[in-house]
Formats: sequence, structure tokens, C-alpha cells
Amino acid sequence: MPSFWKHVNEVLREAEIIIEVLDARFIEETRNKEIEYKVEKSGKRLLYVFNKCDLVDVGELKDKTKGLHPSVFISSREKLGTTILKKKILELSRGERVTIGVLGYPNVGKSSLINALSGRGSARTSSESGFTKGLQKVRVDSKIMLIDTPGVFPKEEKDIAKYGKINAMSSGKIRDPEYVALKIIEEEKERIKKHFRIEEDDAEDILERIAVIFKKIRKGNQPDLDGAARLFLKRWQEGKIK
Ligand SMILES: Nc1nc2c(ncn2[C@@H]2O[C@H](COP(=O)(O)OP(=O)(O)OP(=O)(O)O)[C@@H](O)[C@H]2O)c(=O)[nH]1
Ligand SMILES: [Mg+2]
Repeated sequence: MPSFWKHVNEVLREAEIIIEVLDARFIEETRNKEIEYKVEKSGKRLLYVFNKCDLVDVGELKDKTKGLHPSVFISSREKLGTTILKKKILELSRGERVTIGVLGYPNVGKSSLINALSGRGSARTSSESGFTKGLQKVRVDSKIMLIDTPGVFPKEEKDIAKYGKINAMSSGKIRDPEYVALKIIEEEKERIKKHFRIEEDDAEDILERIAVIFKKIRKGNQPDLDGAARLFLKRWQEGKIK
């Protein structure tokens, strides 16, 4: 994605503050340390924003957010935390006019955050990852200008299983759903077993049971693992497996 990095560099040149949007459910996974490093090197301020807080218990996040300062918790969907975020921005800019680049992995809610702050729907959003294609400036008020950007993965990373898990790559675009589903089952085993009321402990056995639950059965009564994995990923990304 070379053009995305061109965008990142352009934003780094233009903005005085960078907001890194992180998914509150997957804070460590959605950190882009290459961007964080670049921001640090450029001498600009980095503000961490934990978005989608409506989907987590904020009280349980303390350990995961330790060391990430300054930071703000928000829910763009529920419009929670936006006043605190504006205050924090003005604190960092010392009340001066400021341009802020909004960066992060695909689908973490960058465009939604911009809409929540501006109170308008100027930045288009979608549940499909990789939706925003170019840079777009949105004015919040007389002091704050935001730049929406396309989501970026770290250059050196190509972790399809992780992208599937955090919804940075939509399920329909994942070529090997079985591999990704098995990785998610491995990492979130207890939660998934509880959700589907499954006793088995081996990831492949669990996926077989899920195939039966989803009625994904081939001729000859064999579980259709590919079909089950695809549906599992879709449901997972819709947040329906809790
Ligand atoms: N539950 C919840 N969903 C959210 C929140 N913010 C965004 N979303 C959802 O997350 C999905 C992605 O939102 P976008 O704002 O398009 O994300 P983005 O980071 O701009 O995505 P790209 O442009 O693809 O990089 C959409 O389905 C949003 O409705 C939030 O605070 N809570
Ligand atoms: Mg977007």
C-alpha cells in the first residue's frame, strides 16, 4: 500500500498533532508502532484515542492502557467522550488553532470519530474495512481542523489472522478463512467455547462443532469447515460472538 504511506507522510508534514485511533477491544493489536515512531521522531504530539468504548468495560482496560499518554476514551457511535477529547486537543495546542491528523488501522473508527467531533457526517464511514481512500479535511470549529486518512497497516507486518480478528480485513476478502478462524479460536478459546456451549478443547474440534451448529454440513455428513469458518468470521466481525 505505498500510496497510503504517502498519505501518512503528508499528514505528518501538515498536522501539529496526530491522533492514533485504537480499537478499545484490541488496543495492542491496533497500535501501529511504525507510525508512533515516526510521530515521535518528527517532534509532533501523539494523542491516543481508545474508540468503541461502548463495546468494552472501560474499568478493565487499565492494564492495557498503561503507558499510553496522553489518551482519551471515546465511543464515536454513542458520542461519548467527545467533549473531553476536544478539551484534551485544546490543552495540547495551548488553545491555538491546530490541524490534527487522524491515523490508525483500517476500520478502527477514524471517520466515525471525525463525525462525532464535528457533529456532521462529512467523513463517510462503513463497516467494510479500507473504506476511506484519500485525505479529507473536516473543520470541527474555529480552532480545530481534522484530517481523515485511509487506514494503514505497519509496513513490515502481514498478519492476515490478526487483520481478520480485529476486522481490519473484511471476512469476504480473507482467502483462507479456516486458517484465520482457527487462529481466533486458539486465542479466544474460552470465550468462544462459552458462547457456543462447546466442551471440546482442540481448535479444529471446536470448528467442527461450530460447523454443526451453523448447519454447514457437506454430503456424506462431513462438516464443511471452509463454509463454517467463513460464517464464523463474518459473525465475529459483526461482534455477534461475545
Ligand atoms: N460499536 C461501535 N462501532 C463503531 C464506533 N466507531 C466506529 N464504529 C463502527 O466501525 C466501523 C468502521 O468505522 P469507520 O469510521 O468507517 O472506520 P475507519 O477507521 O474510518 O475505517 P477505514 O476508512 O476503512 O480505515 C463502522 O461500522 C462503524 O459504525 C464506536 O465507537 N462503537
Ligand atoms: Mg474511514
